[in-house]
Amino acid sequence: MAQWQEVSEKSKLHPKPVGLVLQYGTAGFRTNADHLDHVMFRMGLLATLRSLNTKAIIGVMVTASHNPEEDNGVKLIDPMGEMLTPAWEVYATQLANAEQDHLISVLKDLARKESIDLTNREAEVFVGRDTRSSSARLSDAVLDGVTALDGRNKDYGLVTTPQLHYMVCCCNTRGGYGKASVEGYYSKLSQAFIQLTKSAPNRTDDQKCLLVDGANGIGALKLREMEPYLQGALKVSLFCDGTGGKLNHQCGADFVKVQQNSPKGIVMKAGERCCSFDGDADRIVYYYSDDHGRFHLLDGDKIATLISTFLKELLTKAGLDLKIAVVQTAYANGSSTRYLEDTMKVIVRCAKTGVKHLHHVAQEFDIGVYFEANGHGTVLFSKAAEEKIQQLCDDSDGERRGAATLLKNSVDLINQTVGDAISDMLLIEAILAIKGMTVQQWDAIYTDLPNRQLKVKVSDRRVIDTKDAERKTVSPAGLQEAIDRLVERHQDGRSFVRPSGTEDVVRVYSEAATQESADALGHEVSLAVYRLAGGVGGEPKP
Ligand code: G16
Repeated sequence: MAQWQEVSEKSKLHPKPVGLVLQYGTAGFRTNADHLDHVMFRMGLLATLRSLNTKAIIGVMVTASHNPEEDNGVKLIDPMGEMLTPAWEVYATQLANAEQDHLISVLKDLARKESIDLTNREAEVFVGRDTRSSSARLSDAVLDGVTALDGRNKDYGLVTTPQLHYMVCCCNTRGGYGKASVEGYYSKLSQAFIQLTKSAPNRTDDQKCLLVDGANGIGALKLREMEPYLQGALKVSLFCDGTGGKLNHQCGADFVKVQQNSPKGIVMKAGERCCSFDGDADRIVYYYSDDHGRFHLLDGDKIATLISTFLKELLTKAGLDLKIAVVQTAYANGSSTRYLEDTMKVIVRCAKTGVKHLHHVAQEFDIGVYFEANGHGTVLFSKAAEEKIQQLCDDSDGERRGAATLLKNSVDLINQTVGDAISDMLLIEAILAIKGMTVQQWDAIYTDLPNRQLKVKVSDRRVIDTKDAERKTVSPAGLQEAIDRLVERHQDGRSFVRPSGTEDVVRVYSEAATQESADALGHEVSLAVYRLAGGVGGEPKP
């Protein structure tokens, strides 16, 4: 076929370094940008085949999200705006790692297995990218892959990851989810936010103010673009807006969560609400500094608690019997899980790290609130739940109608395709306004157990295998027993380890009754990982 000839010729312009092997990680491929040109070209090919396979538009986002500026990566978006289905992750890995001479046979094999009609010319792929210096040339490589297989493309250029997810969903639902443009996104979310905050008419200017750390990335750019649409309903002071600092360097959601400290250089007044986005604006964490200058973090667990409390209260007022659940990962603070289960009496589920896993579990409920502790998450409403809410808006009156309308506006504000820092931020701001709550009152809902997150370098992180939603290790031999022994020595101790799917490290999480104890446990477990899982670069220091 002439097509294969074209692919073969073009692939020579995007050669694979011989012997380089990459794994499809937590959110796609991610490594140093210099090693990714061939992967991008091939993901353009893959997305085109996936588009033919699903008869729908597929998205390809060039970003390495929270990773440093010199890395890059790719996230693939399925028809409804969700992440690429796991079955195709296997094809993606095979394609990315095929040596040059085998590329065509791997593609043919994939097309045969999935019964893809290659004479069809209806494939369409949406492409977007973050602000990294390598992203423009890498997104050109994706576009090359799409055209090599005669696919159509639409290049959205600089967009946040959740914006591209939104575009894909809008087009595949023929506008049912909204208008597939950045203006459509800004209008939809802003209108919903303005409607919601009308229920809190007495907000002072101070209460409308929010300090936002844009991680020196795409989120800053897009939030600035969106501001006029908000018509003063939120007053954003943007810092780390990309004009001075480096992407994700000493700022951004990952830095703030892991360091449990504010971004470098930010000046916060006591009690002032602040939040940080990550490098592609799909995560958010909140924080503030108290009267004694002490830093307080409100992470994904606190966000999930705030949102689920709000929704549950509205369901009660509206008299709607819908099943609501919160989905977390092993990183969820023990206090949050206890609060949700024992005080709020909501169903709590634990999934493996990676929003694709949480998303899937959340879909089992009428309303599924899912958040990773790192601030990555959203809320999913089943079709039936949305219909019941709409019906109540139309047919009821008084308090029930009021509650149903707030629920309806929340549905419109939430980006249900994936975690979205901008949409989450607006929802949190609206909830705080409606409930008349300060950030301190939100923080006081429950007290986090002190915790620590560490990284350990090993020669091959794949030696670590886990089970039970990553809460236990099954290999290497002896590691889980060592962790169990260490945990026993600390009051309220809990710890687990897992290989990162975005960085070349093993992650260690620990929590305990005091910060000293959580730190000590984290260090002890790091040493066990280093000794039993092939640590490199010197033993971890306390
Ligand atoms: C990605 C995933 C998240 C995950 C994070 C860290 O986030 O989308 O679900 O929590 O990586 O994953 P790991 O611990 O495997 O490195 P992002 O914001 O970097 O795309």
